Amino acid sequence: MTQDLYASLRTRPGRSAIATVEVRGVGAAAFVSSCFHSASGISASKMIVGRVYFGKWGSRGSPGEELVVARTDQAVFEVHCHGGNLAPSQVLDNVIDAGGEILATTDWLDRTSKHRLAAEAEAALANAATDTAAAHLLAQSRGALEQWVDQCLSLVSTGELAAVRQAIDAMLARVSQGMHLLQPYKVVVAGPPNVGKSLLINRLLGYERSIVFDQPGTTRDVLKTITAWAGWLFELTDTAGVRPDATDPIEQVGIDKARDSIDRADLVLAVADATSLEEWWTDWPTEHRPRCIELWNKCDLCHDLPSTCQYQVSAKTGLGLEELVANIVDTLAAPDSVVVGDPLPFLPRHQRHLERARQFLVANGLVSCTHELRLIVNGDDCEIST
Ligand SMILES: Nc1nc2c(ncn2[C@@H]2O[C@H](COP(=O)(O)OP(=O)(O)O)[C@@H](O)[C@H]2O)c(=O)[nH]1
Ligand SMILES: [Mg+2]
Repeated sequence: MTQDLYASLRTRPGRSAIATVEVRGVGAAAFVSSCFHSASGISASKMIVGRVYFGKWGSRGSPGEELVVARTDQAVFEVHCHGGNLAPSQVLDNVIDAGGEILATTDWLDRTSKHRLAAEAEAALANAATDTAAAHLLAQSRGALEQWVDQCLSLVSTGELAAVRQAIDAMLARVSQGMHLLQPYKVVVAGPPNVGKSLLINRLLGYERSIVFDQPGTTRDVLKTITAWAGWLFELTDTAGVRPDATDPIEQVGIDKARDSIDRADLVLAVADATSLEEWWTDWPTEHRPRCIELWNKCDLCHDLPSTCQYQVSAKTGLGLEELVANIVDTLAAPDSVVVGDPLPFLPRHQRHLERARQFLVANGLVSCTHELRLIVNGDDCEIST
């Protein structure tokens, strides 16, 4: 193998506008020089760190593909080429021809990241589905959560334990937002047959995902679709209408699945028909009552509803739906309570270490508390320091 040359595809494989291959190692500058011919004529070894260069990529006299190379560190180059498989494969093949090594994402992160938290943030960043999630995860990959851990550790070392507890409590309050950078909030639309659940979902999504029909029992399975509002992900679930007189066994299975989805929902949109005013949700035993927004649908058909019917919408005309989306976003994601740059725990293991750190702190186990805080950054390989 050529002296220390390795590369990895840093964007997801498959169709995309651009793809990025990162090339690293002592041999990286010589390798990039041999394949990349910048329009300005500058060779890779003379490129300035932080600058971007346009040119052609081709080896052994081939005319080459137009692309952009950025030098991000002395021995680190990013090759930004056309998306898809062909262009990045060409670059990776050239690395192999030059005696270099191609690493899969996990091996790449193991080798190049400062510590486990940085590797996790980078991996999560590559999977971010919205700009907001990407911005928050980028902040974590640049050290937001790591710096927060450092601050807590120094507070522990100076004995400011009340401040540590306050900081951990504040961080635990953000766990839900952090976890939902990668996972959608689960919103389940529930209610009796024919109240307009499927039409409501279609209106909220902006296209016809569910079949809408004026016969009870049309939606038999649970149908899930992921959408993004205000930069956060939501999984909308359409359910079979729950009715006690369902005799068809297939419909009954749908009803059981609906109940199951409701139990696991972060938020239920409980839909009732404004033309019949049946408050079916009053049958929900209070101990099993999920977090829910009660909606009166079909308000285009009726006027002067009692003021107790707070949430009046029409899936047909769109009345009240913009406010409904804003309410769902506020209720679940509380987007105003975090700003980009804030530390956010984004994996279950971060939450576990935070909870344990808090327990140890309360029990005055400061060594173990420190250990748990360090584990957030370093993962399980960290030694307990006394
Ligand atoms: N006028 C009116 N009709 C609606 C509204 N929402 C749904 N519908 C109608 O009610 C019927 C049942 O709708 P659907 O979405 O299939 O109900 P689901 O069984 O609860 O999923 C269909 O004929 C819809 O067109 C609404 O807001 N206004
Ligand atoms: Mg339906």
